[in-house]
Amino acid sequence: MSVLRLVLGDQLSDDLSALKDLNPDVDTVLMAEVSDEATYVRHHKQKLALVFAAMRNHAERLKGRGVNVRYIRIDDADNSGSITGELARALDNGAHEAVVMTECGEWRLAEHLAAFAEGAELPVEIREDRRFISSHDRFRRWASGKSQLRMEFFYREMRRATGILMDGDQPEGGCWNYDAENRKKLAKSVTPPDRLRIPPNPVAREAMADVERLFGDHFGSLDGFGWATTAEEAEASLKHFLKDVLPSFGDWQDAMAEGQPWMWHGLISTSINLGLLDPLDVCKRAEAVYRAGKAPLNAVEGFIRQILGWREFVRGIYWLKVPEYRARNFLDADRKLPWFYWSGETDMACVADVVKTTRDNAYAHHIQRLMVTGNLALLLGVHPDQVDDWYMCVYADAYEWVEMPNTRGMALFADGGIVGSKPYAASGAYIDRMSDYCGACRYDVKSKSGDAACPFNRLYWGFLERNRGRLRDNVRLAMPYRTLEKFGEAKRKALAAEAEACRTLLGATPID
Ligand code: FAD
Ligand code: DLZ
Ligand code: SF4
Repeated sequence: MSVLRLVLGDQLSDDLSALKDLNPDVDTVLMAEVSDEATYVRHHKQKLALVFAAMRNHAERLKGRGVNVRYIRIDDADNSGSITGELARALDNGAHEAVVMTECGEWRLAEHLAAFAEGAELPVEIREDRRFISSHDRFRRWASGKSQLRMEFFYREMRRATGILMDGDQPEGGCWNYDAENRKKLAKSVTPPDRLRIPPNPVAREAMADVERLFGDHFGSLDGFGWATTAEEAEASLKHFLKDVLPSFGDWQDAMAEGQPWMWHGLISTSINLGLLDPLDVCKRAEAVYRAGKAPLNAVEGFIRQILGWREFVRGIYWLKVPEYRARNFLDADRKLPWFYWSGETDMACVADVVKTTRDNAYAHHIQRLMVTGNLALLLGVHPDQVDDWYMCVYADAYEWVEMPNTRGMALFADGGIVGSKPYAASGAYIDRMSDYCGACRYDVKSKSGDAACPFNRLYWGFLERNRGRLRDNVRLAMPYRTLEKFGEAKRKALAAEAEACRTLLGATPID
């Protein structure tokens, strides 16, 4: 029986479930670059080049193994523009008797594929994506009956289930989480290590040229492209990280520094999300570095928790709550995203630096995403749709299943507390503590009101006041709300007016 096997752009793994029983003599693998996927959000140019290059390289890899690949390029004359259109075209000649695919990562496309399967005249099998450490089933079982879903407890279950960083049935070193050791501000005498960036291979260079030609008006620059587009390049990147960078990952995990985009981060989310690296393998190899005495426990535990804990947790939440999750707006945020999120033209030194690295590298590290651009959007009350759209557009690792719980949940608290127990709202003092941004900023991080004051300070209390009815009973916000109460009504009104003036000044005006 001849089977048509669909491989999507982020399904570039050798052990993909759709390819499990592939018969190279009769089966065909379909891979298609399509405008629907390239434009459902206006992805950063580096993301488009990354996905196309990685798809093209993977198709060659499969062909090299004797697999028959039907590869449709974005500019092929008869390209229908959609994955389902390409499935229909591939089936047109009646040569195949069944279709097999691996479930798709995003609800949007999964719905189209489910409709295609429903209407198809031949059997269509949609298999589970086994490239995650937890199955949907395991997550649902864990979540079932719980009034609150907390990453920390899910993470412990995953540690027990995989045996990673376990000492019998106890956590290695006696604690599950060493975060308290991972909040150091970068000392002036410490410089982040030189990082291995991958020079674009010929296939990547061609994809970059195609993207510039066809999507030249999308956000971002291609100049700094340095992402792995093959499994071998991803492996080189990972090896470099594990050896030269991981030992200090923990110490500076939350630190930020002007002009230092990479710090001690892994730079591997693009590769894991595409399927070029396997998340469980990455965790095991990080553990092996610790077991060999080459990295401390706080670094290795912190790194593993991001993958075994956060990555699996947000994926679980997404599929548990979608599609309803996509419309959540617990704080009734209703403002426009300020234009400087795109242009970078702002006097806020922290925001300008994060937008610059985002534009130049399609990357910003977690604390920059959460505590600078995310925190500002939260304090300004920007509508979650506009913030989600921005995060989907600007990062090379963006896929809705991971982007949305992080943005709508963790950064904006728009889910009302599913991903996190409280909003990560913070004044300028947090950014000042964790970075060197404030020294060179035109705003004064010590000042709380007036045009010269740090906007994060001007917005912070007004945010709490605006959301008093929704957040006052959150036990984790008891302290700031007690302080707010003590201020008295006149001061609260003044703080609300201060924040409102700042929202207008920064361009976070009501959506028309
Ligand atoms: P490291 O800091 O080295 O972490 C190692 C790995 O852990 C990452 O590669 C990633 O696979 C995983 N990881 C770390 N934090 C998270 C997290 N919170 N959720 C899921 N996985 C995590 N990550 C994406 O992959 N795609 C996104 O679209 C995305 N959008 C985000 C939006 C916001 C508002 C925030 C706050 C975070 C977002 N993240 C997203 C999570 C995180 O910021 C990135 O995974 C990380 O910055 C990638 O860089 P790295 O590989 O250097 O990560
Ligand atoms: C992200 C992306 C892009 C930009 N382009 C394509 C494409 O042309 N063809 C394809 O098969 N996949 C692409 N992808 C990845 C899909 O958007 C991704 O598979 C779904 O969003 C599910 O995560
Ligand atoms: Fe950012 Fe405020 Fe510091 Fe300026 S003063 S860098 S706006 S936190």
